[in-house]
Amino acid sequence: MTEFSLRGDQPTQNIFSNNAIGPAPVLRAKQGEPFHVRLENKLPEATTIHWHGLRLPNAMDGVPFLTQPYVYENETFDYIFTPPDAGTFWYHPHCNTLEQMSYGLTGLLIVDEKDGPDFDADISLNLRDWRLGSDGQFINLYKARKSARAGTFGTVKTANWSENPTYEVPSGGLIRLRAAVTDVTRIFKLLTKGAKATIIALDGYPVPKHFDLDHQAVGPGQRIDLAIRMPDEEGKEVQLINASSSKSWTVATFKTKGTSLKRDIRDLKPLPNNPVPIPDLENAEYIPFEFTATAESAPKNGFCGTIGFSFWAINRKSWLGVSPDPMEPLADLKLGKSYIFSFRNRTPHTHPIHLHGLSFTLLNSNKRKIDPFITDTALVLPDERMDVAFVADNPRDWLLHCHIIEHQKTGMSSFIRIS
Ligand SMILES: [Cu+2]
Repeated sequence: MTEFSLRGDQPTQNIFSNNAIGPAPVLRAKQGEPFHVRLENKLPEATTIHWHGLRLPNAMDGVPFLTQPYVYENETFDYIFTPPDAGTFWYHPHCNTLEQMSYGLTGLLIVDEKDGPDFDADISLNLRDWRLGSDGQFINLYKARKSARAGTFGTVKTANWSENPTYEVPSGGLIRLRAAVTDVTRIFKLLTKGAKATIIALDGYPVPKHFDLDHQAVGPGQRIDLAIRMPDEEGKEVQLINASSSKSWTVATFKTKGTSLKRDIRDLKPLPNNPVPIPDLENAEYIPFEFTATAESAPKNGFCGTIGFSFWAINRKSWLGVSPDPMEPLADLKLGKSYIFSFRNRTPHTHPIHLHGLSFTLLNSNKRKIDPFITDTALVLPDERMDVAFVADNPRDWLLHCHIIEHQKTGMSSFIRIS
């Protein structure tokens, strides 16, 4: 536990961090090379680390009971895996998730390409809110009536634990900007002012074709990689803006420094594709998942931070969280076989639906035109149906849940089994 000034000079007490002091570190791994992190739990409660978006062995996935035991106070756990894919990923606990993430436990993991494009700066942004009162101290993390809707929003909006931080970057340079929405609730709509930004990757995966950033929705759990050609003159500012609510605000500012590097964005070579297996759509099995509201009362049993309400369900089942005695998997998959999951949102809210341990190709939507791309988190709009396909090549149990954590914790969570 630590303290840090998130709003003004008043340090916020009882922040959780993956660092002894200050924000969680940006971890860096190399594609195809072993990566090792030791979790030393100095918190007064049990925790784990889930590596969001990584295709890794099940025992490293960080879901208590389902993939590993709790890591209790003063215990350690070694996470060792070799990331097959490069890109922008992130990490967070998967127990008592609403509290532990809200108190600070969210950080970025960057897996560097073996042979990536040449940028003059590489900046990562951890985008998240904090629920703080005017005295800078934590207030109630959620309101139940909001959990039953879009979720409870934070009061202080930060990038890398600062309100609108400024970064100096080379004039006329090409910068890579990576943003991860690690917030428990907020869906961003991002744009830039002062220079054009090109989307080069979504959720860690290179997009099939670069396109301009223009109100791109990035929900909890999702990531975006941008290439920006900075202005030539020194002292010019480029702003990353969020326009998801009626009042837009600046997320972060980039200011040019030095004489122009005179880079040309057309010289940027594309990111190499990740080696995700291609599903056999002809022979894939089709499985629908319906996301609905429900109105059952739920006991607050304390396991993994259940919050005592049941507002949501997947295929009419409401699962409040992992426990030593989990329910049956929502689907049994055969190892090596191809599947199409049809995500059907029967609610008036948007849900970022995340699957652990596997990446899927977003094939189509009944509401918008989609150029198929690979992701691990599908942002499913109200009344939208999205079909996603993948090869079930990673054995054991994997969570499938909404990444608006109040939705996850009040029923919109489940798991699938691959064997
Ligand atoms: Cu949701």
